[in-house]
Amino acid sequence: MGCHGSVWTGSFDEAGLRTAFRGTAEAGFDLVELPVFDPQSWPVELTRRLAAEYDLATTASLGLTDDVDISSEDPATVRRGEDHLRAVLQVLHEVGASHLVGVIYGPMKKHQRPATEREVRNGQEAMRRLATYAAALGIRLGVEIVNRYESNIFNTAAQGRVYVEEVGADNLGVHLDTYHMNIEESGMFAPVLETARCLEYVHVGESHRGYLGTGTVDFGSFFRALQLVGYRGPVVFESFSSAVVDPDLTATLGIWRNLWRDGADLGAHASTFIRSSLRAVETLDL
Ligand code: FUD
Repeated sequence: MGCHGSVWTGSFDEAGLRTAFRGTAEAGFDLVELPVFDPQSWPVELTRRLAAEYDLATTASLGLTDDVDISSEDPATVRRGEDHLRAVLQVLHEVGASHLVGVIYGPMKKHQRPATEREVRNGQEAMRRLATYAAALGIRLGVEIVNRYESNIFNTAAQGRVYVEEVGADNLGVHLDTYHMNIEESGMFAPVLETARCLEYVHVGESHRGYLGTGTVDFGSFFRALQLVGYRGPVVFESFSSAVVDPDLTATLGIWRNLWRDGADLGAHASTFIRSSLRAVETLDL
């Protein structure tokens, strides 16, 4: 059970990283998810030390930008994108992280048109090569299914599953996020069943991305579905507020509202919420 670093800090320098690790551990999580958008400047050695000091597992997430878009029709851009993701994977390997997830298959932004067939195929071919590279480093990949305002490659669990099956790599799966599911899916149960065989990673987020249980997400159905399919991967809390600002992520995701100020209170609440939700379904005979 984990927590996204953006609950604690907007900048992942030495002080920010320490705050993220300490906060995540003190709130009772076992894992911290690190937004490794810029592998060149990531403090690798410090991350490894903090993971040991706080006894936390690590994963990483990111969203691609246009200049490193592996789904581009321009071969040079695809190459830059692959180089970028390979650099991220190297960082994760040195840090000891288990997963790279998020919008790793195309630019995370509001698109003005659907993706072309060529773009999707280019991205899938690049993803196949990256999955081989990641497998050699012992890292698993999850493509996050996000809503229509953040990607034009796929937006539903059914589409994400087809994408992943077409790539056909053992260490590549689907990354579901309840915030995005709440926008695009017809319910919280069927998408988990639909992706059961390739479900690699889960983000737990509320409909407004604030405190769990204070929005419209049907978490009961979601956790029952996880139990039914026997999901055993990471379950990671994600929340954003204008109180903790990473300028790029804030603009990309439209984090204009202040949904909380106190990351420690939010994190502790989420940790209790997720643990009790998991406990509630543990004994269900589904
Ligand atoms: C974006 C999202 C995130 C994002 C990740 C980047 O809407 O849900 O999971 O990909 O936070 O670190």
